[in-house]
Amino acid sequence: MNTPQNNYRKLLLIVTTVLSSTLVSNRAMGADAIFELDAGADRETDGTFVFDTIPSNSSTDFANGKTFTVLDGSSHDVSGTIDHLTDGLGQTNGDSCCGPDSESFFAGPTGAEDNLRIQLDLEVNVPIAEINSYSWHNNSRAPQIYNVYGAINPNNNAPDFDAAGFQESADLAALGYTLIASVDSMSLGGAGGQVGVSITGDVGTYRYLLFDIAPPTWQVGTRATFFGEIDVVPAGPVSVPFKITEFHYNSELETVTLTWDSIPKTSYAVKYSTNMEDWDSDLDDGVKADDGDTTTSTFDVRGLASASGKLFLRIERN
Ligand SMILES: [Ca+2]
Ligand SMILES: [Ca+2]
Ligand SMILES: [Ca+2]
Repeated sequence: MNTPQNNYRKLLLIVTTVLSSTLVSNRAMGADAIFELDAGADRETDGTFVFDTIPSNSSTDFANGKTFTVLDGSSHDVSGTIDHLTDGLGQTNGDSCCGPDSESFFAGPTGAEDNLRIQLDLEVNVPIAEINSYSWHNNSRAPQIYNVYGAINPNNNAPDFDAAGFQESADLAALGYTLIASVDSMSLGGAGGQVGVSITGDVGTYRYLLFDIAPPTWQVGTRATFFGEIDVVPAGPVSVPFKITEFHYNSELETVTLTWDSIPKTSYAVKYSTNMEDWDSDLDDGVKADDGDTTTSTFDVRGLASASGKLFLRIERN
C-alpha cells in the first residue's frame, strides 16, 4: 500500500549487474537575537564558552559536522578552514591565528570591506529553535555583524550553487531566501572578548542558512570577525529521510555493499526482486543497525540477477 508511512519505511535501489558579562538584546523580524560579551576572567580557555544567557557552543547540535560553503567573498589566507564552524569547539585563546588548523574562521583582507556570504546545508528541513554563533578575539575582531537568511529550496539549484548568483547585489528574496534576523553586537560597545549570539523565537523551518557577514569597522579599518562556531538547535524531532547513501558492486565477487541511513538498535530486511513486483525474497531479513546514523553491509548476489542481468534491491525497516 502506498501510504506515506510505507514510503518512509521502504527504500528502493535499482541495480544492474553491469570584561564582565554584558548582555544586549534586540528584536529583528519574528526572531529575537540576544548577545553577550565575556571578557577578563569570564573567558573559558577549554574550547567551550560559558555565558549567563547564551547557550554554550555545542558538539551535539544539528549543524555539527554539517557543511558550510563560501558563496561570496573569501576567507583570509591564514584563516582556519570553514569546517571549524561546525566542529563543536570555540577558540582556546583570544588570537587563534593562523593557519588552516586555527579555530578562527574569518574573511580575507582583499575586499575586507565586502561582506562574506557563507551557507550551511542542514541536509534536511529543520524546524529551528535556536541559531547560536560564537566568536573570540582580544579586541577588534570579536564583534559579530550579520544577516541570516533561510531557504528550503532555493531557486539557485542547491546543492549546485552558482556562486555568481550570490554576489552582494544579488536579490536573495528572489532566490528563495527569507531574512530571519539581523545581528549587530557592536551595540555591546565593540570591546574584545568572547561573544555569543543566540537567535530564537520565530526562526522558521529551513534546510539552508545563509549568513551575510559584515566586518566590524574600526578606526584601524575593517577587521573581519574571528568566528569559532555556529550551532543550530532544532525545535523538535527532525524527520531524516530514509535513504541509501552509498552503493558498490564488486563484479569479481558478485557482492553488493550498501550503506543506508539507520537508527541504532533497529534491524532491517534487505529484499530483492528481478521484476520489481515480487519482493518475497530477501538477502537478509534481519541486518542489525550499526552504531551511529548509518549502516553498511555486504551481500552475496551471485546468480540472483534476471536473464537480462537485472536485480532490484529494497531495504525495509523491521
Ligand atoms: Ca564565560
Ligand atoms: Ca556545533
Ligand atoms: Ca568550532
